[in-house]
Amino acid sequence: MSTENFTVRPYPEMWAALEMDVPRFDKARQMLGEVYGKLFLSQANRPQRMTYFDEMIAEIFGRRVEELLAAKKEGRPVVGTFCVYIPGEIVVAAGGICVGLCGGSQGSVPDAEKILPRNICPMVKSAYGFKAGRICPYFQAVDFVYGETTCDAKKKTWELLDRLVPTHVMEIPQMKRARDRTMWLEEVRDFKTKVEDVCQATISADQLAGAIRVINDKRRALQRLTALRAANPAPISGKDALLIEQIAFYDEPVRFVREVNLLCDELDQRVKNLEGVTPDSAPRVMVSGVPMALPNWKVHNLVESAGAVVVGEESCIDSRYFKDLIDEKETTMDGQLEALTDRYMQIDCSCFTPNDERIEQVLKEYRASGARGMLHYSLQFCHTYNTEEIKILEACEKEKIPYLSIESDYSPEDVGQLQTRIEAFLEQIRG
Ligand code: BJ8
Repeated sequence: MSTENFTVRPYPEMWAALEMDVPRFDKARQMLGEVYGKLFLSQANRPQRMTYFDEMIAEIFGRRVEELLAAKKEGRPVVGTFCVYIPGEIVVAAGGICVGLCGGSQGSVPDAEKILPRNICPMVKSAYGFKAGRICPYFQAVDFVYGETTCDAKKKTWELLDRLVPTHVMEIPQMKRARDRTMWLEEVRDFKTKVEDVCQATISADQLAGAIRVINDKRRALQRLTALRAANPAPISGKDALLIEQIAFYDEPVRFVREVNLLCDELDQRVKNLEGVTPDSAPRVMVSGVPMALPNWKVHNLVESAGAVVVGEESCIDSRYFKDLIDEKETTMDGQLEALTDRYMQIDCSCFTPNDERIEQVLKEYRASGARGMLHYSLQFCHTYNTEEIKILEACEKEKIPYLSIESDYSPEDVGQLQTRIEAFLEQIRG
């Protein structure tokens, strides 16, 4: 596939059957193909194994949606998610599918702003707008969506979203005391009941053990990919690594793990041959902060277009999603649910207070990645990340880490200004 002839393939009959706004969605499909071709296929010296992930984008509104519909037909649950707190293993144990529905596109924001306030997080607006405008086949295909009580924008939006699609909300504790864990365990149990209600079946301990292994394998594959990015020169661009992390939220997990490991085999070889996507003198940047939902490639594109390489992301698209594994030793349902609870309680989202383990984690990942500068990325109106950033900045100042703070939304309006600031930051890293 070349930059010019890349397309995201159309499936108008299927979209019509899903009651989508087909003419409007088809325009978005074409635009996505054009942007993808320009940003991704134009990169020099890409690993060959990226062809699988290119194909996943070409079929993002087609073949994968067909797989979801086939699962539904067989009575297997299909669940849309907005947060990495979802214990997805329970859905997989029931033979079902989880798909991330966080919005990363400006295109659906105006649909949301007809209802929601303008001054809330663009990720929430984008996601809500996809459903309100009927311009996302995944939203149209799910049995229900899973929401959570992390930030105010999300939890209040779920009340409105529930009018459009059944929305099951889990209460996420705000602290990590013993009683908070007890409450979260109850929420995990309720979620299992909800999934069992949808598929009219009881999940067995064996099924859950299998699902824990499958999702742990996904985490292990993504950990392997992250470790390879620490090599200098970097064997893969940050843009491609981010893309793979985004695809992790909607691909079939066993197939995805196989493809990521095949890619990592190729990257292993590249590292041995000192073959990189940039020269070893290229500035290396780590990005920390809020998740970047598909197709939010704004920051990575600006950094890498300026000749640098992103070598790690500390966010829910990246390490927060896969850094912790679930204990696989438990064999009883109760033991497995406890193990799930313990693993999910380790996620260091800024919605928790206090959340100092995140500051430690950011520094740990920074050192492991071989980065030479830290870029903190917040979305506009995300108060928890914007405020927690003060501690990240202090920690970086203490360690004399070059630092750039970016707060942005999905519109292209600030691109010129961000470009200037990023170029100045890279000059500082170059010294
Ligand atoms: S565990 S980071 S996926 S909540 S950026 S919507 S917090 S206003 S995304 Fe998140 Fe779960 Fe936390 Fe991760 Fe609100 Fe902030 Fe928007 Fe956010």
